[in-house]
Amino acid sequence: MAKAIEKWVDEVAQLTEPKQIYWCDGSDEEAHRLIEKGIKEEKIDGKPVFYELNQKNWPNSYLHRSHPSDVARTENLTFVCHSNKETSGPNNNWMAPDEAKKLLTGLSKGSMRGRTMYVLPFVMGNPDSPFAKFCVQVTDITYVAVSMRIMTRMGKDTLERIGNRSDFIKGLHSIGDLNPERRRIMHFPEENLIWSIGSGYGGNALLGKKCISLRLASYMGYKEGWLAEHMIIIGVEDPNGKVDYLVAALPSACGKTNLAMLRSTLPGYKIWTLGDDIAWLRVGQDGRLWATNPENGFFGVAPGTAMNTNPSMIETLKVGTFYPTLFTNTGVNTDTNEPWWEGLSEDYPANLLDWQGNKFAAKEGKNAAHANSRFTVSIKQCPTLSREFNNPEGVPISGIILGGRRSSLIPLVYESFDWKHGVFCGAMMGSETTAAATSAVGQLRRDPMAMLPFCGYNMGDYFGHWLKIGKKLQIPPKIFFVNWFRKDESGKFLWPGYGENIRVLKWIIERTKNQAESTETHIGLTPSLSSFETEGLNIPAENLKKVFSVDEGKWDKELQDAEAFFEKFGKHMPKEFNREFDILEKKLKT
Ligand code: OXD
Ligand code: MN
Repeated sequence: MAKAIEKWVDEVAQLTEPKQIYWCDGSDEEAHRLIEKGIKEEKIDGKPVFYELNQKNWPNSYLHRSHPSDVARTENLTFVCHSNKETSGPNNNWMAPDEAKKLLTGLSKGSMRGRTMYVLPFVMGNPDSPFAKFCVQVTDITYVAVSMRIMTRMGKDTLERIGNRSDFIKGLHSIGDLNPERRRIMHFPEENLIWSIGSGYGGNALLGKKCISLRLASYMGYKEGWLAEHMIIIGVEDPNGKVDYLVAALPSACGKTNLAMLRSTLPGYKIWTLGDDIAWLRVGQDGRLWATNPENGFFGVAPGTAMNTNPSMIETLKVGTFYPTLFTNTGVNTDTNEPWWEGLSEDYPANLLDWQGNKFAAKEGKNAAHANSRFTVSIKQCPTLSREFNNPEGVPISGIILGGRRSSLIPLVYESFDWKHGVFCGAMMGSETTAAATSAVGQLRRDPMAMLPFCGYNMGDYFGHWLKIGKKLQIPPKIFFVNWFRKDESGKFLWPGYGENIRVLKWIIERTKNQAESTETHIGLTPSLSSFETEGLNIPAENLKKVFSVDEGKWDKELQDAEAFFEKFGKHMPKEFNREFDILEKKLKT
């Protein structure tokens, strides 16, 4: 009798009508064969899927140019289809599952005609961990097949582990005709199914990432008592060799990858990397919070990544020992055939192609690399990879950092008074939008815990779930807020960021051990200047004062905005928030 996985693949093939079906074994030899095919045979819009880059300076690296209409996540075309609309909540687009499937069936009919369907068995998390999720994605483009091999643990073993089981997570992906009008990314949490058609972009097409490890997993966590979060995981080693672990949530394209690989400017401090995008968090038997990263690679933003901002990432990108490294929508220096993006070097190379392969002439307001151009690279190549990365239990977390991109109002760092207050402030969090999604850039929106585009159920219930987790924690991590992006009146950043962020992390770690002083403000606890490491910090004292300031008189609009956002969730909002809101409002009024 055919296995459940074979039956499903067969069903998908009947609908999408591929020329052939190819089961991937996840081997290196196979990845190179697929890349070769993407260079020589396979075309998108008449253009090759891959181009070989300079193999000497960037070993094992290849360039992919996407369709110009397919460069970022499309939140307006992303749906979470619970049978009950309220379960999806106002934070998600919704369609009744039957209606959604009817629409997708129409869009997918014959969508793989003339193409190969690749079957990708993979696992999110360490396969030996009880928390691992076994998955199968099909796709009709080599770019996605190779990217999935980099980003997940993929291969034959997974197929063996799935065996006759039918409870694997299913991902149906086809690039279709790349027409945005026929593009949909739809989630069916009740069936553990993702159906994505019409886009090859990472967040829309590498289904292990946002679709499975955040949207589906967050709902699983809600039902089972754990959290799937848009967070990095890092170990911070102090000069005595003691490592403390932190998780940090920041919205897309707000420097999570740089923070995950920070090179400290403070002597004796070192960051160990465990993840740059997603954390699964559970309450351990010891009453602490434990974190694991379900992914196996980085899908990071290229512009701004350079030796002076993230040297460890540049090293990671140049290892290339056995995993291919993919660049998507960067420019190309045609003299050397190397990838190039804004920030990689101070000057533009003399002969440069832009992200669409056209000759680039430097012009005000025009970039050679797309603002959301990316690299896809194995985490195993990271020189700062933590020894604990593969630990099936994860690492115990001392502090949770939540942050946003705010040019004003929000101080560089503050600590919440307790778990409940931290969850409330996290729910209020706002951030200015970035090029990681197709909507307008630079607009302030509420983005609670940096999860607005990724929470697979009603966010009111999500806040309640965080509060419940807090009640189960005997030793809850402290919750902190950061903002690296505050500007002065002339629009200049007040804080240098990057390696200097270690100063903020040092204060945070010391606070988790009650070893640093703080100053109480209406919104939380900020560093006392005497407790914040400023030795060797080269910024005007006035900037430091401004970047820590709380501006208590200017919070009116923030509160109104948060209130209007909370109202959308009606009775799903936790009652405990009313009290937190009243306390804060009263404090700010006095
Ligand atoms: C990402 C994102 O790609 O958040 O990680 O958009
Ligand atoms: Mn992300």
